[in-house]
Amino acid sequence: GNILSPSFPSHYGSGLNCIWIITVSESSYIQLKFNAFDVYEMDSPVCTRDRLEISSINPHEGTSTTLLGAYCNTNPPKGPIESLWNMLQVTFITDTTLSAQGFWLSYR
Ligand SMILES: [Ca+2]
Repeated sequence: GNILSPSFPSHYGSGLNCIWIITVSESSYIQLKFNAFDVYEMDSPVCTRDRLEISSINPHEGTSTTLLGAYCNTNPPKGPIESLWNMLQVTFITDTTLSAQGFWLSYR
């Protein structure tokens, strides 16, 4: 499947708090990769303005999540991301200032 930021390939909006949850069959894992990535963060290496978070959800422990990474600017994860269990959460948070094109990721 694919997940695109709102309005992609146009710029995303301000004040977003989007959550996508990917679930595959039990005992399967999810692999996720980025086809496009531009999330506005000026020069800060820490993603405090706009950021994309990827967390693995442990379905055996309620809502227990493990943050796999937080990404911004034009620096997506280097290689594909793999889930620890069969559920993955993608969270996209934006502030009220400038935006960019956003992201397009694929998972399987
Ligand atoms: Ca912003």
